Amino acid sequence: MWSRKPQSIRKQPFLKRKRGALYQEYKRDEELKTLMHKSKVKTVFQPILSLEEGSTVGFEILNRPESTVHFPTTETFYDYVGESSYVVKVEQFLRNLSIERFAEQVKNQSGNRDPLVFLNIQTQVLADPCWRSGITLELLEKYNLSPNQIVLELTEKQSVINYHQFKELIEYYRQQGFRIAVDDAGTGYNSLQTLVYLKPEFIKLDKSLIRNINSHRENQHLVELLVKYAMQVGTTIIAEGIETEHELEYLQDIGVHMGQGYALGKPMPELRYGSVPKVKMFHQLAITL
Ligand SMILES: [Ca+2]
Ligand SMILES: [Ca+2]
Repeated sequence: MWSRKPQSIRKQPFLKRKRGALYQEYKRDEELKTLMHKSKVKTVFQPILSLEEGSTVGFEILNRPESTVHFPTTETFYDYVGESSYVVKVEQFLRNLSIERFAEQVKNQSGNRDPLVFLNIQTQVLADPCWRSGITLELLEKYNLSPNQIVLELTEKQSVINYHQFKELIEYYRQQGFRIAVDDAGTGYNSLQTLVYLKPEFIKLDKSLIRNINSHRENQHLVELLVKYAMQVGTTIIAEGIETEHELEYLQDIGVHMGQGYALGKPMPELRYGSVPKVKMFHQLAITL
């Protein structure tokens, strides 16, 4: 005779799964908390160079937390943080750490003492009162840095829902002296809209666009279009992920202003200035002559 299973038994697999998921979430949050300590995060500085002059104009600060079970890579860590309720707390910790470690490094430098500082920011924290209240300004003052040196890198991977509100928010930070870069340009859904609304001072072209650009026709079309647009509106283009001299040569030829990548300078724990490979410098010399 057919009989129904008692309800408690039927529900078990679902409850078990739910309990399992909750436990995993709890473990992930615990791991996240342990990573919020200076000794668990490595900070590196990657130079950004003028492709015209070969000089280092600034550094992108990259914070890499220790690898853990739930966050085996830096990307898994930031993706989780961006979606979690800890985002403001984590971003505050990373902002403080970035500025403190940059100031420590710059103190020991003899060259350009006011390089630009590119800070990666999760877009949603900009609206948070803790960010708006001027704490960042106080922090900069404490370390003798100027807001004019700071470029806030906003990733294009996160979509912006209300452009009008977002534009107002960005203006607020601009009035304080900060500058804006649209990061990972060419990968998001809102590419053109974001650029038109935000009018960023810098557009950072994603490394996927730059890889083998010297022989990739489709990417060449897109990059050339963006360079032309940037020139018209007075924005500076930064090509990311330059790894070969061929890529570099092509980018210089079409007038890309600035670059970043292993061919120019690796991310290092010390503030180390980059250089444009010699071969290209001779080539440039030949053109000017
Ligand atoms: Ca970035
Ligand atoms: Ca990037």
